[in-house]
Amino acid sequence: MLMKSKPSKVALITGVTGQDGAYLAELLLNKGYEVHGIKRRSSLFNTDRIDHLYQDPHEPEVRFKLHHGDLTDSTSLIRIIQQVQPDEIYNLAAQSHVAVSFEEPEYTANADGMGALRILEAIRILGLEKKTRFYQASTSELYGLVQEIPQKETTPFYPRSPYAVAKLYAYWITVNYREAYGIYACNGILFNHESPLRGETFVTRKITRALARIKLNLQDCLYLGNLSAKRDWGHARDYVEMQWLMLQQDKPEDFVIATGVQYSVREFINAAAKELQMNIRWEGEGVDEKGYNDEGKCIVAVDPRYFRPAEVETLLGDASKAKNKLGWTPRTSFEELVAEMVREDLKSAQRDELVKQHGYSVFAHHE
Ligand code: NDP
Ligand code: GDR
Repeated sequence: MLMKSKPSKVALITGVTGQDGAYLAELLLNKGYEVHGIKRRSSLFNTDRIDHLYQDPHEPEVRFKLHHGDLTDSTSLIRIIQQVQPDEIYNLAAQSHVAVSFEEPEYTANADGMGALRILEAIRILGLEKKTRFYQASTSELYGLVQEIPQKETTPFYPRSPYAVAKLYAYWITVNYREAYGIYACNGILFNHESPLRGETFVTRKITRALARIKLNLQDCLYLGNLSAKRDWGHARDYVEMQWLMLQQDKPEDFVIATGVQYSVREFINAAAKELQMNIRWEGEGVDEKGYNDEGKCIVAVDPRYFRPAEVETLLGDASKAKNKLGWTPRTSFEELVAEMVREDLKSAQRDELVKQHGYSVFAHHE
């Protein structure tokens, strides 16, 4: 239920059309905020994840408003921030795909690194240093080639991709503007978090979507890269609550958010298959590793195309600081996360199956 009284606060979310943006916008609206989001111009609609939050701008008391802007365009950012006068800015926008950052390193640096600087400068230019609080979406990818297990706020960084190097700049410019100008600015160093809203080319969603389609004979095989990589996977819905809490403290600080448990990509596949009552028998090693179903059909195979020029093999977070100071405990277990993702992807595969049965083509994107 959206409140109709005077908004308690005004928030601006960059990346509102993304996974976290959608969950955070909903959370803040439910808290009575007026929420503004920045979306990019796109040739196709890109608001699927937030369409349920849409409010007709012709209605009185609209609490959710979208603005066209881009992290690579200072003028749009300054104009929007001037107009909105936000109490809180959540900088979630990014070219967030690690593998793609090797293909588009300059753009990734511009959006993910310089983008944070542009917002912080806009806060200064507009004289909002005392009013506007700033959240930077930092990442466990900063730890890259890990220097300590598990990783916490004091663990040294060793980024392993253009994405992570860009995020390193954003991390430090956030710390620097906090120290130099007294801006309430903090970094959430969030470990991987997933959901049914996760982009289809990240490994978890790629797995749940493909296995659901394989189950319904809409797809033959799932091709993946490094099956041995280990990640600390949580649920995005839980993590956005911590983004909000970080901006509600007496003083700005940086926090690791993680579950403290890690699984390999292979283990994620097994968990998703179990949810679908599918068995996977593994054979081979490295690039020759394959997963077979009960009928002996190969349904998972390694394609070196998905290997990264430099890989992050293992990540495991220690969120003790967030636990002590923010009261953080993950609400969703790994099994619940996998089950929810599988359930939603099975529903959309069933819709595609119906479409196919009625003689229409179903196109699957494989990436
Ligand atoms: P998504 O990829 O789902 O969403 C990214 C958002 O940024 C989308 O709304 C996208 O728009 C927008 N965007 C991309 N480039 C630009 C640009 N140049 N200008 C304006 N908007 C842009 O990411 P998540 O929601 O998963 O992650 C949110 C943030 O948290 C990102 O910064 C990510 O790097 C970081 N992060 C994510 C983690 C995770 O596990 N999910 C973990 C740690 C950090 P469009 O919809 O048009 O593509
Ligand atoms: P990550 O997430 O790189 O951790 O970044 P992703 O799901 O892309 O990869 C996780 C691990 O799985 C391995 N992998 C594959 N990955 C993809 N995408 N596709 C494959 O086919 C595949 N096969 C194996 C990867 O090599 C990797 O080791 C995510 C993003 O959300 C970042 O924005 C965020 O900062 C970090 O999580 C924390």
